[in-house]
Amino acid sequence: MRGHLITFEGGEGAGKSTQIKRLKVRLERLGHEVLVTREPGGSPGAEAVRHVVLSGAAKPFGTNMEAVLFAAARSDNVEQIIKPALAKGMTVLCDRYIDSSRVYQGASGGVDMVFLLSMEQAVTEGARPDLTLIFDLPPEEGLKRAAKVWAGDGPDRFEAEDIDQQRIRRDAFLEIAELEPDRCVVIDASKALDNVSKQVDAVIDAYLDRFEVSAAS
Ligand code: T5A
Repeated sequence: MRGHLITFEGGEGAGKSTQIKRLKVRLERLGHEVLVTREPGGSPGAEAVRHVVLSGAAKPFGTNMEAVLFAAARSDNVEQIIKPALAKGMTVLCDRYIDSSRVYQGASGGVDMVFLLSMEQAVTEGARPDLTLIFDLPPEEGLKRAAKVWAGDGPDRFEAEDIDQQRIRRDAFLEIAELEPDRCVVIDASKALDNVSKQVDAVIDAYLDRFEVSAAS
């Protein structure tokens, strides 16, 4: 028995966390056991690494170092949280996962893609995403939204980067969606909250229907 691993990706302030909360409630009403996790973070070890990467403390050591730290955090989250939940048949909703490393460290950070993909393979064995929702919106709008939740802390290490970097990331997420259409679906995150929820629900329902048909055959 293996549950579902559904990942949520996109630029800053795209509305992923908000939609994950809504989806969890809906899936539980439908009888799913749901676990929500996030990256970097999720497990106690990975949460410790989260502080190091998002504060910018690792930035002076270069993007390769940051990529390894994200992979280390992922490895702990996968082993401690994601794999045990999948083994129990749970539906895991993960706020950012492998595509964030491909985009932030690879496409915009310049880390060698072969290096990144080999780390990805090593740490996610048995926990590849079944479905990925890519939240797409203009980065200017995403940063405006993200700024609402910064409170007194200001932007983190990645939110503080210039708009050109954020545009590169948007394009890179869309390219992943194009290259992996069986796994990825693009959500128009620029719409109002309820409209985005409707898009998310439609994608999840279609995925679960497909899964039930293939499980029955
Ligand atoms: N990172 C991460 C890497 O570089 N490599 C990696 O491998 C990984 C895993 C994580 C950072 O780390 C980087 C990427 C990130 O920069 P984080 O704090 O976890 O940092 O950052 P985000 O995931 O970007 O979290 P955000 O909170 O910025 O974005 P969300 O979750 O997409 O947005 P959300 O839901 O919190 O919404 C933001 C605001 O917008 C409003 C909400 O109410 C909220 O105020 N909102 C809307 N407003 C209008 N219309 C809508 N449709 C709205 N939806 C939400």
